[in-house]
Amino acid sequence: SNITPKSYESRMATHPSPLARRLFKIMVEKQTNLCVSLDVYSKAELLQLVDTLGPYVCVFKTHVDIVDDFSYESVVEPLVALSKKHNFLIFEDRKFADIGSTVKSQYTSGIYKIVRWSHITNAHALPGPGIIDGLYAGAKEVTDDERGLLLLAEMSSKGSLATGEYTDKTVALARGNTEFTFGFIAQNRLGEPDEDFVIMTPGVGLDAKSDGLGQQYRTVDEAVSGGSDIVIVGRGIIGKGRDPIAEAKRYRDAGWASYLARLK
Ligand code: 5FU
Repeated sequence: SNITPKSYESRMATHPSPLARRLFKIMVEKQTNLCVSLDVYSKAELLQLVDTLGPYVCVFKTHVDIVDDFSYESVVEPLVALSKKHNFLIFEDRKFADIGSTVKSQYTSGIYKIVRWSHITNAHALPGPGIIDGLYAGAKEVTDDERGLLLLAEMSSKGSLATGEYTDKTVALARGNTEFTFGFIAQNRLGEPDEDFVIMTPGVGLDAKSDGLGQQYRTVDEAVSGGSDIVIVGRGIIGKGRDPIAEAKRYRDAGWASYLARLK
């Protein structure tokens, strides 16, 4: 396969996306390629997990639309403050999937106003290039801060339709704007050897193999040795009965060890 041997440090200097350069800098400084996925219903639990696990992650991934007691002031504002305290990026896993004009509104408006606070978001390639143009226009209009987009090139779930030609065409779409579209949600390294797409990989777990609803888990080492740059872990760290700090350390250590092994 097509695995980049380059270090995060060297990619930090050369990546076409300012947001990706900022992300690599955090990864190098904190020595972590772990993203924790915070799929919780209460804002108190969300913010408490962010404050305790902050030291171990480069990114927290959110689904803010599942928080029952969400308000902008009581969730987003403290989350942004914690991102400065612990030096991590925020990734709202919104999975946009509409025409450019609509996703621009969904990105900038409503109660979530995602573009204002989420450094990273993602989109399906299904609608074609207008989805990237719409999100990019929204980012430019609202903020001077760096923003980045990941396209969903592959999914972790059983029977996913995002394979083969769909995946290849998604990679081709990303090439249209690599300053903004800095990488993929994917299970494997994608792109040519001379390209640098950041690969963020969900469906990672060291204990379970599946969740009964189509999720499929691979180990940290399977993901990173296959070209993943950042592993995304949810229930493996914050699931029922787990010790989140102990698990975060375990996944961070495993992710960094696999990354160092890949460099050799
Ligand atoms: F794009 C994807 C994908 O292909 N698989 C996923 O699991 C996104 N996800 C998200 O990662 C999903 O929405 C959850 O938020 C998270 C995985 O959580 P888990 O608890 O580690 O299974």
